[in-house]
Amino acid sequence: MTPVLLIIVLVALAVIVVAAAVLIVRRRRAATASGSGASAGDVADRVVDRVAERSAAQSGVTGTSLRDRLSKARAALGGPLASALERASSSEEAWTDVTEALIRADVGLATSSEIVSAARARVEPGADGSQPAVVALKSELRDRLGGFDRSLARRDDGAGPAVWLFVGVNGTGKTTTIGKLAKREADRGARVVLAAGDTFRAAAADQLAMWSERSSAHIVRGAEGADPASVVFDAVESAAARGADLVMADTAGRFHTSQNLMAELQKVRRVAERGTGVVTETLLVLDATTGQNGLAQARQFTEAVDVTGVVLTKLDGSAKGGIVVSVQTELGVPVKLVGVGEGIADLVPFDETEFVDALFD
Ligand SMILES: Nc1nc2c(ncn2[C@@H]2O[C@H](COP(=O)(O)OP(=O)(O)O)[C@@H](O)[C@H]2O)c(=O)[nH]1
Ligand SMILES: [Mg+2]
Repeated sequence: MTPVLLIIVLVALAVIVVAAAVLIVRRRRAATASGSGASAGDVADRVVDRVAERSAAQSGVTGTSLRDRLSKARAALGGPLASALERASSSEEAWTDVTEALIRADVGLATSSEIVSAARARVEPGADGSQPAVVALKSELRDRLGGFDRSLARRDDGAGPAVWLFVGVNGTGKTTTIGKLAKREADRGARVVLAAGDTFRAAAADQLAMWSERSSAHIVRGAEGADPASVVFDAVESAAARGADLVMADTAGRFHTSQNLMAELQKVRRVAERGTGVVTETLLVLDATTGQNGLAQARQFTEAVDVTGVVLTKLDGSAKGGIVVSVQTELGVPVKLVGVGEGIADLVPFDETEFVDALFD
């Protein structure tokens, strides 16, 4: 090859390499440009999501409507009820299916039969279609659930703090409920003191301490294994000293025997009232997913301590919404609050109309 030819070949190669490089760089730039467009879109989406999340969190209860969280109970109870009634409102078989759906949703055998006979009696003879039967069943459920005072009692004498005692077996959601409620009451202007009366494990007090930070409530705790009654007593004293109006007392859900547990709770209650405190609420926390078993446990508590209301937790994860009916019918105690999730805003006041509508609509 002559030197001239070699130079020509080298120059040609160099031109090809430079052209290829320019092409690659251009392609990359174009790709980056369109890529940054997409990621700008992603960022915008994320911002919108976050704003929506934040406004839902700020609106609290609005973001956690009972209906939103009862999808499981609606699918298991409301669905079968409505479809049974749709088939033939007046047929014996349809009403048997309704009874069955109620029992399956933990309403209890006797109560389910009573509800169905009462609902049937509400349907005008000769009424057409499923609508009158659905209306009758909804009204019957609403009436049965209604008629209770669901407010949480405070004191109006100003002579010392009101004490709300939380009782219930382990894992039902006592500590979580106290955390949510402390936030709600603090937001409404109450001065709240938390009593870490579950001294069984140090972790229980740590868990309550975490919630106290989130609600800016003062917490009083004792050492692991300390006397729960004395922790609650100290919390009442501390509340009185700082002019707080409300003490929420956590308790352990287990003891060596259930007899011991009940005796312990009775003692906590007595000691809570030894100073200026008055126990105005004893709230039994019940896990809705435990169904009829939970109800048997609940009876022990209602017999031992004067339970003024039930907090039914984990209704978001339960297909057995019927437990609400059993609790009130069989224990004679109103469901005052419902837990519908693990977040701080996931506690809603119970309302029978909203509940029945949420099951069906
Ligand atoms: N899905 C759901 N989980 C809950 C609810 N309430 C409590 N939990 C969870 O249940 C578990 C036990 O709660 P905890 O408050 O420690 O129960 P405690 O032993 O009675 O104090 C925790 O994992 C909570 O986050 C609720 O309403 N819904
Ligand atoms: Mg606890």
